[in-house]
Amino acid sequence: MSRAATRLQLSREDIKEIFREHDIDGDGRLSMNEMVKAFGCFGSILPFYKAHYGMAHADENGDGFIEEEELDKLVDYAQKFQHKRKC
Ligand SMILES: [Ca+2]
Ligand SMILES: [Ca+2]
Repeated sequence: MSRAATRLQLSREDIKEIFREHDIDGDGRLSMNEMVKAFGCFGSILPFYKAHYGMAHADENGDGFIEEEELDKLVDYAQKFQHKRKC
């Protein structure tokens, strides 16, 4: 049975987990490029656009990265969309 068929909507923890997995360089924070890939993984139609607005919404200290403390705000933003895991 495929995962996509069994889960219609991802929980907050699922979303967080996907963002964590997309910390590709392992520096403990998400760059714009990593966010674009994460939104792509959610099956977003416009991952670059979503990543751009997600960054604007969640990057409280304005350093251009989403740190662990900012991840909750990014999840708040990502939850507005209906997601299915595509990767
Ligand atoms: Ca990173
Ligand atoms: Ca930041």
